[in-house]
This record gives sequence, structure tokens and C-alpha cells, in this order.
Amino acid sequence: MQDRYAMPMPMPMPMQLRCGRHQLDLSYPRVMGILNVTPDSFSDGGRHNALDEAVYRAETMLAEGAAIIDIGGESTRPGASPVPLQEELDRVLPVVERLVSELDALVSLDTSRGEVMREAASRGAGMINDVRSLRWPGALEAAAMSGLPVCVMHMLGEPTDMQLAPHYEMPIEEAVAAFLETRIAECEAAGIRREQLVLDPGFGFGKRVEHNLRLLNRMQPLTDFGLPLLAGMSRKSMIGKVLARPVEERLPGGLALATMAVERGARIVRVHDVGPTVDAVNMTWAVLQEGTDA
Ligand code: 7PJ
Repeated sequence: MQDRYAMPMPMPMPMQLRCGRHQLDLSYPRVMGILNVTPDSFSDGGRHNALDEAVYRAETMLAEGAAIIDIGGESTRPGASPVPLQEELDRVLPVVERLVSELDALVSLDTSRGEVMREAASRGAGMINDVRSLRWPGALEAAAMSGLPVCVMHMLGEPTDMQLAPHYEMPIEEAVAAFLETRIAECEAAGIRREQLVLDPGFGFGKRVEHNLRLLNRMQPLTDFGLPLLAGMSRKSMIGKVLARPVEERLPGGLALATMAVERGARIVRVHDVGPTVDAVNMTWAVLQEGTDA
């Protein structure tokens, strides 16, 4: 008889993520709704209160089936420069407070700043989403102190320069895996438990369209880390470039990408258009579950 310890078991993926007061069930794919609170993301022109509008948008996304609301006060679009700390705090904290107190929402904070992480955590945020993977001074410590799950994402360079001439010395999927492996180790060394990490290939962050397409197609091996994968491609320029569509006409392309991400192992999909994506993801999941007795 074969030694039952001879075959290494695949690392079990954490199916439940503890997010402060919330428990996030990742035994099936979930949708994260994007809530940008940068001044240019509101249509009000001063007529409505921007804070009320943000709360209303979050409420709509939750009603459409979003499991997480990702609040971002810093534009990380290609070419964008960082906003001053106080401005970021002023933008995001009132929104965190209202989404937590009025909607009991699971809020994630799209930030690279330790101060923002700390303040948001103390107001009830449940997750940290840092496109710079806690590489800014103080971020590792603040994230560890918060005890919240952290999404670590691959990015080559900084938003200011990342799209100028992205170049890799190795296949993109290997570069991303190597980067994530290093970040996981740094997070663990700082006291963040491995089971509290979510991994993101970072579509559009220092990548040409060919890089993005290849990375999505070859994303499955990233599940070997045994951690949940998050994919964010909603409205991104990879869709614009392939389909020649302006940003407001990228939903069908985005649904195709969300479907493929789930098929290749993503458990969180970060999008602007929550309702249609929830349907696309749930339909995809139904097919993937076929025959598994789940
Ligand atoms: C991402 C993000 C992403 C994660 C942005 C945009 C740019 N966070 N924040 N993954 N993208 N984790 O939404 O177009 O892909 S901002």
C-alpha cells in the first residue's frame, strides 16, 4: 500500500476570508464593485452631494449582488500622480463610515498609504486592496496591525510611468508569479497571515495588451499558491485596444474577460458594472460546477 504521506496534498485554498466583522465566502466567485471617489468620478457638478451619490452607488451595487465595495480615492490610471494624504483621507473616510454604518457593507480600501489603511480599518473597513502591494513606507506595518485581509497585486513601475515601455525579461506569467511569491514572503515576515492574502495579476499595470491577454490565458497556475485570485479588467484599455471601443462601450468585452478569469480560477472579479457581471460569473460557475455534486 502506498504511504499516505508520500503524495503532497495540494494546498487548500481558504474558502472563507475573515474581513473584520464580515466573513467573505469564497467557495464560489464573488463580485467586487468599484466605487471611485475621486472628484472627476461624480456627475453632480455641485448639484448633488458627492457623498450621498457615493452611498447611493454603493447601495445599487450591493442590490445588484456585489459582495465587496472597493473604495478608491487615488486615481491609479496610467499617468496619474498620487494625491496628497489629507485629500485622500478626506475623500475616502466619510464614505467608509457611511457604507459601514448605513449599509453594513464589506468595504475594501484601494490605497497604498498606511495612514489611510489605519483610519479606514478603525472605521470598519474589511479589506485592504493595494496596487503597490504594501511597498510604500509604513504600509506593511499598518496592514499587519489592522488584521484585515490584503489584496497584493503585481505592478511593474508606478502609475506615473508604468505604461511608457513595459518590458519583461521572462514570460509575463513567470514574472508575475515570482513577484507575488516575494510579496507573500514579505507580508508573512511582517506578521500578515498567509490565509489573509488575496493575489492579483494586476491587469493593465505595466503591461502591454499582449501581456494582458497572455496573462489571462495563463492565469490558472497562479492558483497553485493556494490563495484566492482577484482579477480586475473592467473597462480597461486591453478591451479598448482589441475591440476598438471607447470606455463606455467595453461592457461586453469585460463580461467575456470576467467569464474567462473565473474559468481560470479567479474568485473575486473587480468591476464597474456589477449586475451584468454577477450574471456572467454565476452562469460561468454553474457550468464549472456541473458534475461536481457541489
Ligand atoms: C485594479 C485595482 C486591479 C486591484 C485598479 C482601474 C484602475 N485593484 N485598482 N486590481 N485596478 N486589486 O480600475 O481601471 O486590477 S484602478
